Amino acid sequence: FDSSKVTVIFVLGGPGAGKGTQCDKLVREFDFCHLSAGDLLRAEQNREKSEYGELIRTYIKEGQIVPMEITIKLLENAMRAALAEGRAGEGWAEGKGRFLIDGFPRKMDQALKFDEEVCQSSLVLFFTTTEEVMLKRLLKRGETSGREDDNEESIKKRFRTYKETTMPVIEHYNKQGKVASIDASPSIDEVYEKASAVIKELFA
Ligand code: UP5
Ligand code: MG
Repeated sequence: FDSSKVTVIFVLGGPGAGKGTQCDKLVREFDFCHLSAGDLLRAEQNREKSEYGELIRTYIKEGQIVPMEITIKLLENAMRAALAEGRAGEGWAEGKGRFLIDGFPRKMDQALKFDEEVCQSSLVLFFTTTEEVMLKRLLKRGETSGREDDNEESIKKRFRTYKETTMPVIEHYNKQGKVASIDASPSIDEVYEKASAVIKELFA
């Protein structure tokens, strides 16, 4: 696809900060296609003929970042499909598209490769809160989510990867002046008020 016609917003923040929740709300108000890298990886893991199923399962359980080639390919395919099927927001018929890419990039190699080979993001929405808040949310969700990484042991590993591997990515985009930080500690609606204001401003 023509990357110059595509608008990409990266949505980052620690595990359980509320990225998915806020993206779900944003796509209801704004014309975006929401793609979660984690959801795409989980779908690939469960696809019967996938050659990566076991590998993905191990990485996710250990809170490690799956080799970037796999994730970038899944994202590119999903973007292409959304554009072809008219699920990429306003202007898709002219080959334009708007994407909220949730939980990606979370390692410097992914960030550089996506910027160079897929497209440049316009903005990074960064949801930030304490580990205490995130742990509480994830353990609660773990009661019903069925996610193999929603247990205390995996969560601790995810926090560690987030601090060591993903924070440098946020720093990298911060230096480019692309990061909008939002305190993700208050209620879902209060956080959404701030998030939607940022998006409105971007398209104003
Ligand atoms: N909740 C949300 N907001 C709330 C609020 N304001 N107040 C009270 N409760 C709130 O929310 C989590 C829970 O909190 C929910 O129950 C929600 O109702 C509640 P959610 O919106 O799901 O948070 P989110 O930030 O999306 O948390 P998630 O667990 O999805 O974050 P992760 O970043 O850990 O998970 P992801 O799916 O992105 O990645 C999983 C794994 O995939 C990674 O650990 C990694 O192994 C792998 N991965 C890669 O290898 N490469 C990638 O590029 C991406 C992922
Ligand atoms: Mg999520």
